[in-house]
Amino acid sequence: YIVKDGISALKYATTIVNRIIKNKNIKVLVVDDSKTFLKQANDLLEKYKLIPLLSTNGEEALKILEDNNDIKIVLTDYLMPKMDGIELTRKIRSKYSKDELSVIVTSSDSNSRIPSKFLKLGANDFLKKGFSKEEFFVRINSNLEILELFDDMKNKINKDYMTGLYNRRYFFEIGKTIYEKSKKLNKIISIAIIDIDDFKKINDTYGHNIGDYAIKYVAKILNENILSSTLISRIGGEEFCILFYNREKEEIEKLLEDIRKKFENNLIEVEDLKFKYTISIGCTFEYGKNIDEMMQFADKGLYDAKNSGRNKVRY
Ligand code: GH3
Ligand code: MG
Ligand code: MG
Ligand code: MG
Repeated sequence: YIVKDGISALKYATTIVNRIIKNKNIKVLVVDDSKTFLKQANDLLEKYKLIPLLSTNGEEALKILEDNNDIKIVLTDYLMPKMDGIELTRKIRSKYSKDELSVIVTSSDSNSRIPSKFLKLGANDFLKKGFSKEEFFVRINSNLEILELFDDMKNKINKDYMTGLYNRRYFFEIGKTIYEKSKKLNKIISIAIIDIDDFKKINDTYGHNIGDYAIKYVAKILNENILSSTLISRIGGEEFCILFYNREKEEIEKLLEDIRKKFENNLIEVEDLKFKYTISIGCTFEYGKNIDEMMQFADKGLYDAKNSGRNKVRY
């Protein structure tokens, strides 16, 4: 790379190093009927520590996309036999949005209408073949940066700042999607609501910071004990909700009981303070009901748990 001064060189190197450190497993799918081009792209991507996946046609490319849910960029040729870049871009956009997967089109065709045609179809970028190594890298880099910005933004919108768990809005939004999927695929879903017992006392006795710590500690225990693919959310102050998908009743019962016991038995140590608190859980297995209905059933369970002395799991 030719840079004109030390500062540019440093900036450039920092960008590359940051990318390498931050994103170890970024996959880029290259689709081109020219083996020579595939080889060139492969070598360039490897140089930047990105993971190249290669395909010579659109149909195969779609299959690869289905099998790998962590591809960030598709770099596709325009003219290819069987399925050309236009059709591929169209098919990709019917399934993946612009903010989750970047499509960069490459072509040596000098028809000036081609780039706009692709951009209208939902391609993110266009790269005229014969590009320099630097242009290649800069384009890949800027597309990755935009995807990262989207990710950051989505995290800010969907997650609870204090615990890092999904927030209430996201829980109900995604909950609906999961419910629809469960109906379509004939899978069961269950909901559990978790509420800290006598939380006001914790705040009153030890102060708001320790109260916050107690909330964060619940998030930690839930994250540690529940599969990462399960939707866990902080739906209110000291109230959490779990949406189980396709999990057996017995398995969930055991899990919730284990989690309840963890609080009953754990002495929490923070700074010079040692304290203990318990949680109550309401859960429902009313299969076939929608999310709002299930929430009501789980809430009844929670109400029972509170009324029968707290530190209980009720259904
Ligand atoms: P119960 O066993 O019936 O659930 O009793 P509780 O004291 O936990 O009752 P309640 O659910 O009404 O108490 C919730 C309290 O949580 C009230 C509110 O001041 C406090 N709270 C809500 N959000 C936060 C927060 O982010 N941090 C802290 N420290 N307190 C919070
Ligand atoms: Mg071609
Ligand atoms: Mg409470
Ligand atoms: Mg509460």
